[in-house]
Amino acid sequence: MILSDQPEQGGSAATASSAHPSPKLRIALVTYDVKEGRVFGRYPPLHLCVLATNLARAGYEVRVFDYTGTHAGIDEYFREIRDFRPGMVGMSCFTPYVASLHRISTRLREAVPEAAMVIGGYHPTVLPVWTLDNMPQFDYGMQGECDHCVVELAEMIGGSRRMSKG
Ligand code: B12
Repeated sequence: MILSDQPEQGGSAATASSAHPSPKLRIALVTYDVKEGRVFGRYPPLHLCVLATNLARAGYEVRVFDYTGTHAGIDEYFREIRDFRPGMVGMSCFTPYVASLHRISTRLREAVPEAAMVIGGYHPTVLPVWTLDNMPQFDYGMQGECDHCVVELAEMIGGSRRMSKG
């Protein structure tokens, strides 16, 4: 399912059936190292921080797991995410990093099989159908800016909001 703050991009808009946040849903926003094991640079993941701020304001327990800033091995990183027991996992995708994201998110899917996996960012914005067709480990794709619709998606996954086509 493709969702967006801008329904004219081809996404769905959310309509509330009952709007109350589900604070029990824990949300992990996850970066990945494009060299899988080596730190390539330390850019604060501002996109995920924007999303985390709005989700936290809506009452969710949300944590940003930033692999680019640690020297933890991938297994330890996955264990930390699993121990958090997320009901929703969000990852971002730049086009040059599709292959790395695909490999890592496939393994992450196995580590947290019960979580709803969400992909957002530039690649799914440009190629939404390709993204979900080729990366079936993701349950939802988000297009464009998601400052607000990410909260609506969390409400839907948490069961307090029903989605309908806008
Ligand atoms: C600033 C910037 C950088 C900075 C990043 C600084 C930082 N701390 O993050 C620097 C200079 C480091 C950088 C590096 C690169 N960049 Co750059 N960068 C930008 C720029 C100018 C703005 C991005 C930004 O910060 N926007 C503000 C944040 C808040 O918004 P956002 O990232 O769009 O996130 C929103 C949505 O995308 C969405 N979203 C994003 N992720 C997710 C995840 C989920 C789960 C959900 C639900 C939603 C969601 O919701 C967010 C909030 O609304 C854009 C061009 C532009 N004008 O957009 C290029 C741009 C994003 N960069 C691009 C590229 C290619 C790169 C590099 C890969 C270049 C390279 N070859 O090394 C690297 C990648 C570095 C990395 N972190 O992996 C491309 C991406 C194109 C593509 N199709 O992937 C862009 C679009 C430029 C372009 N026109 O080509 N970049």
